[in-house]
Amino acid sequence: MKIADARVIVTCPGRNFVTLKLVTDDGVTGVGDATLVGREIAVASYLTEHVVPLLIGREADRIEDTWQYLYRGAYWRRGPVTMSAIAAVDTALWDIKGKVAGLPVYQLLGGRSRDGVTVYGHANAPTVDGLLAEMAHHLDLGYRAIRVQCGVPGLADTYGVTQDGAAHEPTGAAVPAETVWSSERYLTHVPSVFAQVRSEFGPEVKLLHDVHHRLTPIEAARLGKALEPYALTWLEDPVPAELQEGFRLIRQHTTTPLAVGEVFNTVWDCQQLITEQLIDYVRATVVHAGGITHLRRIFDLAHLYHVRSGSHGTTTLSPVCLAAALHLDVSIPNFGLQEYLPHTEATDAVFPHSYRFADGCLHPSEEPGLGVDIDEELAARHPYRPASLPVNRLEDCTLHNW
Ligand code: GCO
Ligand code: MG
Repeated sequence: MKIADARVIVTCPGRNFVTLKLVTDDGVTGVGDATLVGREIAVASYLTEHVVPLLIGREADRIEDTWQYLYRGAYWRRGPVTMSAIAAVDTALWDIKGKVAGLPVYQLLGGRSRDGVTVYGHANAPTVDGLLAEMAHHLDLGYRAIRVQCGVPGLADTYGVTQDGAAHEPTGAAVPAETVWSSERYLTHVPSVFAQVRSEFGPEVKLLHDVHHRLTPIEAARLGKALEPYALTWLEDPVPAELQEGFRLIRQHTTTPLAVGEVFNTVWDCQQLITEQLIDYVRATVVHAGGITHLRRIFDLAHLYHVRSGSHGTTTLSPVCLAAALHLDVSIPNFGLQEYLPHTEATDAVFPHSYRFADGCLHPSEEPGLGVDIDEELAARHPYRPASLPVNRLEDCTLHNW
């Protein structure tokens, strides 16, 4: 069974997605997500120019060998563009292997370790009153884990907060929008938000918060300490993670659990964080971390060090990525949580899938393979539109992290 065709499909049913579709010489198809938000065309052309010509004629059942061929063969290792391209090939090959075997991919990964995949949704609002209403709404929908983001007095807007409570995933203009940030204002406000949320909703609901890389280690330590009475499930990306040893300082000061890694591409980005037990959850996901093959390697290392999975799962990733993530989530021993924001109807129409949400959990497809596809005709009706993520400045105009 050889790979006979490989198509790179870029579509924008509201936001941009890049998908690789492989077809074998006996007509079996497989799909992989290659979406790198804000840099979509870089991955699309990496695939089209450098990868597709190498795939035609290769054995479709050699997943590991193909992974190593693309990783070592490029000479230039790692990085989000390379790893997203490799991920797309890897995911599509797992899809094909499942279809050929007549089994959902989670069965090929060892079968179920749990009944369903517990997910967390996003509650957000500019004011605390609005946030409490959003919390109640998410609990009504069945979520048992909720990420809490609230506006900060004195800041016009902030990461994770929309005016109408909609999930915050900016599609962005071609030229990045600019926002203004103050860590001082933020640090003063956030603990009082969690105090009100806990007193309103009690101890049972799992609460999470995303700092989105904006603090220094000592500021993050202070925030973690201040949030301890509210028993967060995790505090996410308190600082940028290039300096892995910087997490030692945060760890020395707080027992608030830490989740890091939606921007990680390989195990080397989190090796120290994991082996020194500096984090509690690793947020890497299928599309940006080299596909099912490499992400499973990251989770296996994490398992040895009591670190659990908490895969990134916003609508910036396509339903193909989410479908693949669910097969891993349901099978690994050290699953923690899966992020989940429902895609729009237009996106769901382009990517028909059979995973489903019930009682705060997502359930992977029982169909052979991943249980997700791309409607290429419909995809062609939504052409690519350039869009960037925002940038962020301090009040004195210094460029900061968004
Ligand atoms: C999250 C993330 C997202 C990213 C976005 C850009 O935890 O959900 O931080 O909001 O910013 O997906 O890729
Ligand atoms: Mg995040």
